[in-house]
Amino acid sequence: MTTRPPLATEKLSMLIDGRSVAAQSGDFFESFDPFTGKAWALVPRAGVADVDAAVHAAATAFRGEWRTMTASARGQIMMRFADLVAEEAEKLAVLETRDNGKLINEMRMQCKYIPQWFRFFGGLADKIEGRVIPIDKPGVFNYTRREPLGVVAAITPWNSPLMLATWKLAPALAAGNTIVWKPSEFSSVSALFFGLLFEKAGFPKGVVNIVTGFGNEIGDCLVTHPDVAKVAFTGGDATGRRVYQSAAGGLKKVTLELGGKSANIVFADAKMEAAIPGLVSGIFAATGQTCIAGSRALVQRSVYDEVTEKLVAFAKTARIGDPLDPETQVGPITTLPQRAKVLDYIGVANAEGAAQLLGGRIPDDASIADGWFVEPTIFGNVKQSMRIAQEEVFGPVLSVIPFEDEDEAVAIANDTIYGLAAGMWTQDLGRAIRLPERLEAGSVWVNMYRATSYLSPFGGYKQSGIGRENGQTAIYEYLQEKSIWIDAGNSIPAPFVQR
Ligand code: TXE
Repeated sequence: MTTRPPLATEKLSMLIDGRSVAAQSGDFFESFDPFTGKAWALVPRAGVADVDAAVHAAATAFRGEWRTMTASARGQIMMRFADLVAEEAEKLAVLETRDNGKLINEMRMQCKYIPQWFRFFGGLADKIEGRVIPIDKPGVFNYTRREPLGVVAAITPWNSPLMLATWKLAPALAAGNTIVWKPSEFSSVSALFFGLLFEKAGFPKGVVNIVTGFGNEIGDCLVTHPDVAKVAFTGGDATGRRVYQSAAGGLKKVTLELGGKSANIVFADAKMEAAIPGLVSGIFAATGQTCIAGSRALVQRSVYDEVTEKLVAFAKTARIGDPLDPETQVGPITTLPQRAKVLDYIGVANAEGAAQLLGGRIPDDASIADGWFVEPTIFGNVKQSMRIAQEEVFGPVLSVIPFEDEDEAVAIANDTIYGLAAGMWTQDLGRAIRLPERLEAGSVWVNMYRATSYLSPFGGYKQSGIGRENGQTAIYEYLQEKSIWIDAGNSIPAPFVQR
C-alpha cells in the first residue's frame, strides 16, 4: 500500500463571504477514503442558515466591485487563479483520490488540466460582445449587451469533483456571475482546498462561496432560494429531475448533465488492437464511474466471438488495487451505497439471463478487503429489453450486445432514454463520416473514446441533460441579452401609438 498522507487540518472550513467558516450549527460529517473504508476528514455540515448566508454573500458581491470591474480585470484574476491551481495540482489530485478512490493518474490529469479552463474562459471574459442591430425604425439606435444572470448555484457529484465544478465555475465567473458551489457530500475535501485559492488569486469576497453538506438537507433550499438566478447541476437523473422541478417554481435558468448509457460500437473492419483497449478504457478506467462510460459495447456479429474473447482476456489483466498507486488500473467504488447498487445490477443482469463472462463479485484478495471494490464485470449477449442495457449502473459493468449491420447498430445505440456520448471503431472513412450524424448523442468519438476539452462543447441529447458545458458557446449559458433602444432623431413621441 502507498503511504496515505494525513490531512493537514483536522477540521475543514467552508468559504462564505471570503471567510473560512464552520457550519453555524458547529456540525461536521465524516468523509471516507474508499480504499481504506475509513473516515479520513471532517467536513462542515451546512444547514439552511449557511446556504442563506452564502447566497446573501454572492448576491451582495454581484452588486459590488465584481459588477463594476472591467471584464479584462475579471479575466486576469481568473488567469492568476489558473496559475495557483497549476502549482497545487499534485496536492489537489491526491486529495481527490483519497476522497473518491479514483485513480491518481486520472485525478492528476484532471487537476493539471483544470487551469486551462480558467485560462480559456478568463480570456473570453473581455470578448463578450453585444450587437448593433440595423433596426427598422428611422432615427432609432438599437444595440444589445450580454449581461450576467446573478447568483449561480453549482451542484456537483463525486466522480470528478473539481473538474465538473470547473466546467461551471469558469464560464459563470468569466460572464460576471457570482457562485454558491455545493460539492457532493461524498467528495468535498478537494473543493475546500480549492476554495483557499480564490482569495489568493484576488477574487473579491463573496464572488465564490462553497457550502458543504447533504443534498437532501440543503440542496432544495439552495435551488429554490429566491436570490439564485441559475442552477448548474451534474449528477444522477433522478436528482436532476427533482432539481429541474424545484427550479421551475422560480423559473430559474438551468443546465443539467445527467449521465448516460453510451454505446461504444465495434465494426468488423475496426483495427482491433485499438478497439479492444478502447472498449476497456471506456468502461473500466474510471471503474465505470463517469457519465460518459461506454457501458454498452455494440459488436458486429461477424466478429462478436473474437471481440468478446479478446475483451475478456484484456480486462482480466487489469490490476485492481490502491488508487494512489500509479500502477493500479481499477480502483474502488466511491461510496458504499454505490457499490451496493452495482452489485444489485449484477444480480439483476444474471436474473434476466445475460451471460456473465467476467467478474461479478467483490474481489477475493485480503490485501484490498477494506476497500469498496467490485471486479471488472462483462455480460455477453445482452438484449435491449434487459435493465442492464437501459439503466445507468455507474460501475465497472459492461454489457456486450451483438448487431448485424450499420442500421441495426444505430437503432440499438439510440434505443435508450439517454444521449450523452457514443464511440465507434471502424476503418471505413465513409462510415466514420456517415454514422456520427445518425447517433443521438452530444459527443461522438471515432477510433477514440472519453476525450473532453475546454474547447469543445459537451452535453446531452434526450434525457442526458439540458444545455452545454465547455467550448466558447458555454459562456452564453451564463449570460442574458439586453436590447437597448435610443431615439437618436429627437422626435416627440405620439402618445397612444406603439412605435
Ligand atoms: O448523485 P446525486 P448520487 C448517477 C449514478 C449514481 C446516481 C446517484 O448513476 O448511481 O447518480 O448518485 C446533490 N437538491 N451519477 O446520489 O444525488 C448531491 O448532494 C439539490 C451520475 O451521488 O445526483 C450532489 O452534490 N441537490 C453523475 C449532487 O446533487 C441535491 C455523477 C449529485 O448527487 C439534491 C454522479 C437535491 N434534492 C452520479 N439531492 C454524472 N452525470 O456523471 C442531492 N443533491
